[in-house]
Amino acid sequence: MKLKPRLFAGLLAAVGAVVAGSTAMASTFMPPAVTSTAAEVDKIYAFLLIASLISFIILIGGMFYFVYKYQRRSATDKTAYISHNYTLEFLWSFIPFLIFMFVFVWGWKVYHDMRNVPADALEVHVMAKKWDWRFLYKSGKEVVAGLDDKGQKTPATMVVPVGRPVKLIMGSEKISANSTDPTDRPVLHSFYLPAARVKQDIVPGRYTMLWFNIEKPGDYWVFCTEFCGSGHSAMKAMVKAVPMPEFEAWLASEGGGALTLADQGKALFAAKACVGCHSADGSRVVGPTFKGLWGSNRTFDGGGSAKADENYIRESILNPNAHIVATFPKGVMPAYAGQLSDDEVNAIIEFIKTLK
Ligand code: HEC
Ligand SMILES: [Cu+2]
Repeated sequence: MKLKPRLFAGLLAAVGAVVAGSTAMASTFMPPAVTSTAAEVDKIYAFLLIASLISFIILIGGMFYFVYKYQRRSATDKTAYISHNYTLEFLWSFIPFLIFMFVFVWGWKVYHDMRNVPADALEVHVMAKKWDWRFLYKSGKEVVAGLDDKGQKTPATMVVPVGRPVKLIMGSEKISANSTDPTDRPVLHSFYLPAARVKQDIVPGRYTMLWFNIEKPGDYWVFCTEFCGSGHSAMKAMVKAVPMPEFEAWLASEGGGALTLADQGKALFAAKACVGCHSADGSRVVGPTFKGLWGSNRTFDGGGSAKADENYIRESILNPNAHIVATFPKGVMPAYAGQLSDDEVNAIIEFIKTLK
C-alpha cells in the first residue's frame, strides 16, 4: 500500500502541531501557573486537549482514509460482507475505558488536593458584595479598594506570604451592613484567581472555602466569575504574594486593626449575653461550653452529627434550633439572625477557634 507511510507521516505532523499549539494556547490564554495545584490543572487540561485532538484525528482522518480506500470503483463493484471483529471491538472499548479511568483518578486526586485545606493554613476572611471585595485578617486588619492620586480606583489587595497555604473563608454581604433597603440583599459571586487555577462560588447565607499556596512573589488578579449584576465586570481585586518577613511587616503596619477578630469576638461574647449560657473554660452552664468546640464532632438530639466548622457555628448562632446538641435543652437559645452583623459572627467564630 503506497499511501500508508505518507498517511502516517501526516498524522504524526498533525499530532506534533496540536501538541505545540495547545502548549502555546495554554500560555496565551492563562497567566503562568504559580501554585503546584495550578501546574497539575494545566497538565490535566493539556492531556485532555491533546488526547481529544489525537482521537479526533484518528477518527476523522480514518474516516476520510476509508472513504478514499473503499470508494466504489466501477458499476459492478460489490461491497464485501463484513460482520464484526471481536478483537477490534474489545480494543476500541477497552483502551478508551483505560484512558477515562486514568483521567478520572488523576482528576480526582487534583480535585481532592484543591478541596482539602492544609491544617496550618493562614486564614483570611473574604467578603463579596455588589460590587467589590473586602479582605479581613485575624489581626483585625481590613483591606478594601481605594483611590490613587488621579482618582482612579485601586483594587482591594490581599497580601499573602509566599510558600504558605492560605485559606479563604468567604461570604456574601449587603452593600451596607446596616442597610434596611429591601433591595440591598447579598447575591451570588464567585472568587476566581486564574494564576492559581482556583475558583469558588460565594453563596449568601453560608461560608464557602478556597485555598492556595502561591510559590512565586507577584501581583495576581482576582475576578468575580458569577454574573452578579450591573457592576459585575468591575469586581476585580488583587492577590499580592510577598516573602514572609515582608508580609509580617505589612500586617503590622498602619490600619493593622486595633483588636484582633478573636478579641472582638470575646467582647461580643460578653456584650451579646452568650456568656450567660456558655462558658469559655469547659464548665457546663445552660448551653455547651465553647472550650474545645472548634473542630469537634457534635452529636444531636434525635440522631445525626456534624463537625463544628465555620458553617456549623454560624448556623448554631443564627438559627440555634436547626440542630440541638444532645443532652441540651431545645428552644432555650434565642436566634441571633438579624441581631448580629456578618462581621460580628466572623469575630465570634474566630474567638471560638482560639478556645482549644
Ligand atoms: C439563653 C441561653 C443562651 C444564650 C443567651 C446563648 N446560647 Fe448558645 N446555646 C444555648 C443552648 C441551650 C445550646 C444547646 C442547644 C442547641 O444546640 O441549640 C446552645 C448552643 C450553641 C452553640 C452550639 C454549641 C455546640 O456545642 O455545638 C453555639 C455555637 C452557640 N450556642 C453560640 C452562642 C452564641 C455565640 C451566643 C451569643 C451571641 C449564644 N450562643 C447565646 C443557650 C444559649
Ligand atoms: Cu460578583
